[in-house]
Amino acid sequence: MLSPAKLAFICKYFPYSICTGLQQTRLFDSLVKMTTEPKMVTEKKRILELPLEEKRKLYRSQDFLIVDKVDPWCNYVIRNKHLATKKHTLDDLNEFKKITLDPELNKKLSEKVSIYKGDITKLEVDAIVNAANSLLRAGGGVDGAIHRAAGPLLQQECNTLGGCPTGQAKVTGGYDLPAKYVIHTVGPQDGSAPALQKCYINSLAHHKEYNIQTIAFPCISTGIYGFPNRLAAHIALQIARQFLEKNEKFERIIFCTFMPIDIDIYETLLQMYFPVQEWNYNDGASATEKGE
Ligand code: AR6
Repeated sequence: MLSPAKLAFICKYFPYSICTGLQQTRLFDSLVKMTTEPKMVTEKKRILELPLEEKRKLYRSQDFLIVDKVDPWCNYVIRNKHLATKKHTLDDLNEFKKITLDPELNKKLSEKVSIYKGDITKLEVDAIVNAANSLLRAGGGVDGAIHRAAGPLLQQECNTLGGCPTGQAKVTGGYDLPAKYVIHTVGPQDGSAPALQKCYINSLAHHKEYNIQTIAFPCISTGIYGFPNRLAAHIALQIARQFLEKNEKFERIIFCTFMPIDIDIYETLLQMYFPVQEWNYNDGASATEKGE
């Protein structure tokens, strides 16, 4: 596309009548784009191209967190001795057995996941995932928080996407958020495990196209949509483990826990799916039926 300055120059010094057919078409296309391209499109491109220091000036809150400041799971385990008291249940064990882990990768992968307690909008990652609704209209919960922190252009871009069916995921810019992109996924409202699996799979599937190496997930569907927290965490961790085993260069998946119940669940289950040391799963399960 011609820049506005070039276009102004052409219009002034290069009468339209003497343009070749191709030039006329290009000139016309550029004029149409300039008059119809919404501010959101130009703003999205501009923000994505800004140097990091400039982009940081846009953040609505300056208490953002860079990935290097979020402990990888292997360090979190060392810092939090109380984790040893958290035991998985027999139900956890049965759910865990649904996937096969490559134990050779345990150590490496424990450096690539994190648990983060707090507001997902503070994370300066390549992408944060939004637990959206199928109309992609700003709602409550994490969706509301993300829209407030990103600013009104996020809703404008969402309006161009034609909604999003349950289990699918669509990408927008992050606008005033520390995250470059927002991946909007729509969790199930009926407790469907396969639909929730798809949310995680389809969100991660965008990583190649958008060059996403760091991503943060909220606990999709477990708030207003009422999905059981523990099963939701198993699903998130199963998909994450399988994804990281296949994508060894991916840098970090952050599980953003907001409610105390999710902190407890993730601290327990991460020990199963991303073990830092060798341990006997059956020991934990036999210690307690309820994980208490
Ligand atoms: N950062 C991280 N997690 C958060 C935040 C935050 N700022 N705020 C809430 N959570 P929910 P859903 C947690 O209800 O169940 C919206 O109206 C929250 O504690 O946000 O998928 C949409 O428009 C919970 O653990 O998402 C949809 O209509 C988790 O995020 C509907 O809610 C998900 O809770 C989607 O419901």
